[in-house]
Amino acid sequence: MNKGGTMSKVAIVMGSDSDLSTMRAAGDFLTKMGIEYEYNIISAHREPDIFFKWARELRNRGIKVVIAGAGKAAHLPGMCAALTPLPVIGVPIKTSDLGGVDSLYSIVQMPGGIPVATVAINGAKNAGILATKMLALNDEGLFDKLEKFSDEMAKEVEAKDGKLKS
Ligand code: RP5
Repeated sequence: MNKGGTMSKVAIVMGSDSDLSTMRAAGDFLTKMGIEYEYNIISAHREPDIFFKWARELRNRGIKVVIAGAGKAAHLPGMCAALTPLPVIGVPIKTSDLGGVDSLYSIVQMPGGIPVATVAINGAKNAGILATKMLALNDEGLFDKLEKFSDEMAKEVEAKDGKLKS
């Protein structure tokens, strides 16, 4: 259940409140698409028991897709993928010491059998788009919305090109 009291289809989880400003781009896109979601701040390292319980319950709660963001030694997305059969999209968070390459490598280099669909460093918006595409497989209306979004994006680029020439 999310803040608005409706059932969430997407769980957006992150290891720290310091990730929230980056992860909001995922939620903002889901809002644009009319998809119910929730934010969760749960650390796989700092509160492993709570994290395990939360991840194990995802499917029974009706969640369909997980977006998991983490920085540094970013085990959260991979552990989500280990604990639930739901698809997990990983967002590597940019870090002050190693620029987020640490997060990227931690998330993308999953061993065979436990995939995490990893987007770019701080790529939370793309994670929201990817989650929408997954949900659209059972909801044609979402494909229509995604096509409208792509058309708008193309028009924006075209308008910028037009300005250069005028
Ligand atoms: C990870 O460690 C979090 O995902 C965050 O990106 C990073 C730093 O966390 P804080 O020290 O800011 O809480 O667990």
